[in-house]
Amino acid sequence: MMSSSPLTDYNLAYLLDLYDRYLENPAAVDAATRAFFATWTPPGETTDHAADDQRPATPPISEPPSPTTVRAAAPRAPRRSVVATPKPPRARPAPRAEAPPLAAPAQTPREEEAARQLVAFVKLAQNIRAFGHAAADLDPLGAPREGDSTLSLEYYGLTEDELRTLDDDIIGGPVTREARNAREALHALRRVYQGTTGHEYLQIRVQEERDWLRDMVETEQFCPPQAPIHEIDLLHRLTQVEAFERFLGRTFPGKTRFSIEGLDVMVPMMDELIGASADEGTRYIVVGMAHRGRLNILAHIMGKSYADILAEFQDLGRHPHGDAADSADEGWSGDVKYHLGGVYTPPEARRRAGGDQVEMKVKLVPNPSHLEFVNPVVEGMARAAQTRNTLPGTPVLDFDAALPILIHGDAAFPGQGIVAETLNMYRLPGYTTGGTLHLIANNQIGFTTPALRGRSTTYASDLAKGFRVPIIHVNADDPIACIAAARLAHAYRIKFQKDFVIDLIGYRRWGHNEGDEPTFTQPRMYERIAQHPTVRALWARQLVERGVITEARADEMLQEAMDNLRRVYDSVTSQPYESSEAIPAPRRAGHIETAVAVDRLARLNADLTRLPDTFHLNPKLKRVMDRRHSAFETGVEGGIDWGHAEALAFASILADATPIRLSGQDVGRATFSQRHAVLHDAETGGPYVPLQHLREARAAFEIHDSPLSENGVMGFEYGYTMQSPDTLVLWEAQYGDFVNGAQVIVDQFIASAKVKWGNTSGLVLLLPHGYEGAGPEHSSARLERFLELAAENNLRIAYPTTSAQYFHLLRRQAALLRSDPRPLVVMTPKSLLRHPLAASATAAFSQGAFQTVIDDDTHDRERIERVLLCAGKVYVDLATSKLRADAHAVAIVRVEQIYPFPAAEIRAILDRYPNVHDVAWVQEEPANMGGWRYMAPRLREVLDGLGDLIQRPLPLRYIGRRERASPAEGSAAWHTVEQRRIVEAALAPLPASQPREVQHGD
Ligand SMILES: Cc1ncc(C[n+]2csc(CCOP(=O)(O)OP(=O)(O)O)c2C)c(N)n1
Ligand SMILES: [Mg+2]
Repeated sequence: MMSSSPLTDYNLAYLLDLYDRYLENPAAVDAATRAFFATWTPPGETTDHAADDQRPATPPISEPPSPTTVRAAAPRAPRRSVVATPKPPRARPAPRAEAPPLAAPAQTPREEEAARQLVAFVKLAQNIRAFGHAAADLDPLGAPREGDSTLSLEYYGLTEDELRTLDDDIIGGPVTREARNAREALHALRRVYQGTTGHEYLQIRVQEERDWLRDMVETEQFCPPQAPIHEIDLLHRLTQVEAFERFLGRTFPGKTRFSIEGLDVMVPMMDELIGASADEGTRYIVVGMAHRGRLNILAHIMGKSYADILAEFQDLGRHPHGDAADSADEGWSGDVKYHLGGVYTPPEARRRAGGDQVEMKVKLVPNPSHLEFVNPVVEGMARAAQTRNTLPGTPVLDFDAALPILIHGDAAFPGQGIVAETLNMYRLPGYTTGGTLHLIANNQIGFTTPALRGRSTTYASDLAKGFRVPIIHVNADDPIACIAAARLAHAYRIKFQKDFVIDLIGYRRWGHNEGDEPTFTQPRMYERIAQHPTVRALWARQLVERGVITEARADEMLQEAMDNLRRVYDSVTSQPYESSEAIPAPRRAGHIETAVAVDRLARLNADLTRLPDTFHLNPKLKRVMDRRHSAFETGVEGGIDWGHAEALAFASILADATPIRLSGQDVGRATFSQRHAVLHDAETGGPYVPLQHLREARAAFEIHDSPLSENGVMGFEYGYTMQSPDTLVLWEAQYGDFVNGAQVIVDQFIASAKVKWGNTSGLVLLLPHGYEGAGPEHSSARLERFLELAAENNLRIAYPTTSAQYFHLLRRQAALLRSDPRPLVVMTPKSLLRHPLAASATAAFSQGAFQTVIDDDTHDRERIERVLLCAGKVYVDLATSKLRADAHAVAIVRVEQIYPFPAAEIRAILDRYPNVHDVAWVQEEPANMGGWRYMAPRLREVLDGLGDLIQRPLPLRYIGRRERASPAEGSAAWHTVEQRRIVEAALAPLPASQPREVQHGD
């Protein structure tokens, strides 16, 4: 019997406990159990997989460091008393001398039958705990339940009468405390696990968590009467929610509002989460959600006034920032109303926080239509709110400071990969936020696609199971069960600092939007929905039936809410309306000082290369450190290389009191082994981060090797910058080629969030770029894509050629974080990281600033007839070519900042060459990529406006690869040929005839 369907660890553990008791004293268990154990052979000691799951918040010493001090996951008292009594640790006592031998005398048939029933009951109970959700009443529309045959008595050949005679103790858990026999325990189990809530928590590998969840669930700890709910208040709330949608529906028929109806209970659930957070002293809640129900949440959770919303429906809001078509920078093109966010300070939060007077804020993050992409942004924001990084060393984390809440769609959650990328970060030291509460707004449809065609899993939430996140499925027509689910989720997050998923199952009352006809594709479903009463009506009916309220009063409540909306609407339409939302006024940067005094650089440099006496440096790194060590005293041969310049930039930025966070794949060492910001003790593997031990630092430094994700991690870092604008946050791609994995984050947030939502960000993207024969996917960071997105001063895009330029660029970005924050996109080198031409002398760090354009250093300007304009690595190819020495008439000018386009600087440089008659843009990328298409019209404009000395018209030539579908050749040999051709074309003797304009593809 046992072997055909083995017990899970969970019930086995209980059985073993009981077995121990039996071994100690057979009389301690009842006769049937005694008979059962007499013939039972316990399996080997069970493995508790807790170790697998109890990963430290900070990694073990051999792992990369966690520069953050993660608060220990100290168990906290739940908000209400917990019934669970911890079981003593399982230790197998030696059988006493008087204990019966294991091979007991043969059983009577009656004893055998009793033992069979007992085991069957254990299995049944176990299956109800594990699969009860399959038979639970989860669908408001009453679709047939999937069920599970192992949940029925018949499957085990059991009857209710037999259960009456069985002791229930053997199944353990709180249900047995109230029950007098197995039958009562079974009924209690069915009520809890097969009611309007379905529980999935056995995927969790930490027994303490499973036990806690079992105890919370089975004691119904978060349900009335133990945890009361104000029933009339709840009706009020549901009435507001419904009236809002009804009013909008009637007043603006067919206008898109993405009604919440069918999932109305989300609003009281959010109330509950905010209230519970206030009780815990959480100071900040960051919410991410899509379109569905967003207006309702804005109105009722975010405190956005009905007046504002109604005015938006009439497009009455005045443009907050002048003319939308104004082409001046800092424009404001705005967004549709169901993408907008807001910040709200709930008044009751302050009251609830009592003596502490914690001011709580709830922020709804604006998001694009791209479903789920706001998730990592919310996580990054929450992480930033939980981080204190104003003191040197490692930042300090406080998970209680902020709570992330993500509301998902049932089609989007399993369908969009960004969900998995975000979940994957939830327990990583550099990215955890101490638990996110997920709510799947499950209306059982995605646009016109039902679950059957939208996912391969049973539940919308199944993905989370693999991450061992507990899941509750709950029927959205049972508001009490929904509120209890929200309470349990919050309590679990507080206690275990991990994620929790609520799969809220409701329906969508209208089409995908209100102008959409759902019966075209779901005629049967919508027939049912049309007949189905609203949750407010159902709840009102319950209260009327129980005599809590009269039907007349319930109807009156609805009428009052509608009348209120009508009054507001009339006042909005009769008065000119000014939106209460404002976007920040533009701020301009002044002159930025980025040079650092030599003595200061020397001190910082000394600290960067100073290691603890006990630290065993990898012998191969010793040379690197030695080289860096004496750079400012004795000078360094070949100059300061890229990695060293970056370390100096970081050190000096920290000394200026700006915290730094750097994340990306393998950034501790860096892809090309140039950074070594994290050193590992050669004997212990233990990490040491010199930037966290600078004597002059006045802010914290953190660096995290990220998971293998672009979209997720870049979104996270973008969110971090939104929340912590004073921190210099950098994301580095493994190779720049992989940045297009995060194209949605780049397009929808980095490039456009400011003009859509007024969000600013100083995020830095470090993108290794350059043609080195490594093939189509290790060459290009798609400079052209960023240039295509560049407008209204939304970005800074640079392709610096020297380490000092990189140093000044980073320092300038840090200095502008407050006054003029914009994302900075940097094409960074690969083979040039250690190239002498890319290394700068020490003086270049203590003098000067970032140069947007670098002129040729020729002294004989009169001689120059051709000017080559280029950016980045191709400059080094040109400058180091054998042909360069003889190309006396050629000047090479580097455009180091590509956007904003430094027109004046380029013009000034060209003006210095009076005899130029040939200008070319040189690039190694194909003509349809790189800078060419962006540069061509801009350079032509510059050439047209040149001073009188220069012969006109000055044509502009293109020298580079022809148009290509793929960024680079797959063959290194072919690459070499192409590079040579480009350099030769650029440095070739001037053609005798007048130069012609070369078209794309030449
Ligand atoms: C990334 C992305 N792909 C496609 C769409 C188009 N789209 C908008 S809503 C929707 C259905 C979403 O279904 P679900 O996640 O269940 O949310 P619901 O609308 O049902 O609340 C789709 C496909 C989108 N907005 N984003
Ligand atoms: Mg849906």
